[in-house]
Amino acid sequence: QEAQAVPAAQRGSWTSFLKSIASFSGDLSSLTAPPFILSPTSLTEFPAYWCERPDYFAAIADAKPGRDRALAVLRWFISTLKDQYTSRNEEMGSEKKPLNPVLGEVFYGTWADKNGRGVTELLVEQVSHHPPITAYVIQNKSKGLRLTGHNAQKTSFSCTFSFTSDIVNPLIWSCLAGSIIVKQIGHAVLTVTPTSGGAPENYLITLPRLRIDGLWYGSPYIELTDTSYIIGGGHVSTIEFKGKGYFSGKSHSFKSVTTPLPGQGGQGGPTETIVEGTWHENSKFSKGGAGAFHEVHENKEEVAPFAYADDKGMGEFETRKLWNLVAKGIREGDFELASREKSRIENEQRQMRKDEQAENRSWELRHFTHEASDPIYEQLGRAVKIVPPTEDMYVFKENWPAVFSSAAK
Ligand code: CLR
Repeated sequence: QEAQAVPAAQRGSWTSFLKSIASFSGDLSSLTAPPFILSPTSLTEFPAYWCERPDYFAAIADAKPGRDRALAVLRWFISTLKDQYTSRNEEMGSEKKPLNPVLGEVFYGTWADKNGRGVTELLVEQVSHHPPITAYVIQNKSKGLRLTGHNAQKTSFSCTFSFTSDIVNPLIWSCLAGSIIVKQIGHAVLTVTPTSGGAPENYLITLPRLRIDGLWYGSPYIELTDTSYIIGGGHVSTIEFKGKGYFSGKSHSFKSVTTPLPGQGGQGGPTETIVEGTWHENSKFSKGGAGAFHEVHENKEEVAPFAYADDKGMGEFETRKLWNLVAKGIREGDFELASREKSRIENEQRQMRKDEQAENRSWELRHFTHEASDPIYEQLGRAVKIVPPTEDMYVFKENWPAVFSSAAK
């Protein structure tokens, strides 16, 4: 039962790390993890996962309003999950602990115009450090598409396995083979504005729960659980996530049911559309349609970040500039460099907070304003009696920096 993926020299610190998460719940980002599990990427880069299939995103605008569009939104949503939740395993061998963004950290990037689908642009800002909260906007102006949202996480530890071989602290030891449960806090709203004029349409998207397994062996990976909703365009899609052995015996399974909202969008079509499959591979219709529904194709397109070296006025808070040496240290196995640089960044942050306090001012967000409740969430969420009934939101100030070509205009 050795943790094979853990380098021999780091086994002790991996076990202590597991003990600390087993006896802890809340904000995992604050825990110190052994070097082998560190990722050189900050969480501010994660919102880019929403659009690594820009063709599926653009297709939403081309779909007919009503059921067709609700299914196009669902298809795009499902097609983002592989990148969101399995790409670190593919690229780095397992899930890793991302860099914990500092307050005010930004990430700007773009997906080029291809096949006439228009430019898609991404703007991310870390709007809170403690707890970590990331806000973002993704926009394809020529298609009239905009996704805005924010996310935070609440983590807890679940004991799935029990053995009491350790006499000193059986409770803690018996939990080491457990899973981390990550409840995602926050939501996203997709707005489709018809380019021909007409009222914009909103889709509320809620986020699944994560279970991080494989901890004991030092090779964590994510399984999705629970339910996500997509509500809008007169329809509700209820997406249920299950692991191995529920729907199909396969991991990463899901089943989605799309129904028209009472009094809206009925239009003589099928009343219920059911789609089943695996979100990282493909799915097909099992009701209300026939054949393939989605397929995760090979040509994923990573966002092209605006290079900080080009001096585009992003300053010290551009994520890759800020974390440059920490990331270098992690990539090259120079953990002394990584931890020295990380401490430097953290100390600078602490000093900034102290100075603010001393001068009786607070940090001002660059691109967002915080609102206590989100009327779109409340209104659309009512259709599924959403819990909680309201959530806060970050409203984009519409201040696209000059580097953005189309969105700013
Ligand atoms: C962030 C929002 C993205 C989807 C996403 C994917 C992976 C999640 C990440 C979110 C939040 C932070 C996360 C990460 C996986 C592991 C990491 C939960 C939800 C935690 C903090 C690190 C755990 C440490 C072990 C891997 C050792 O849209």
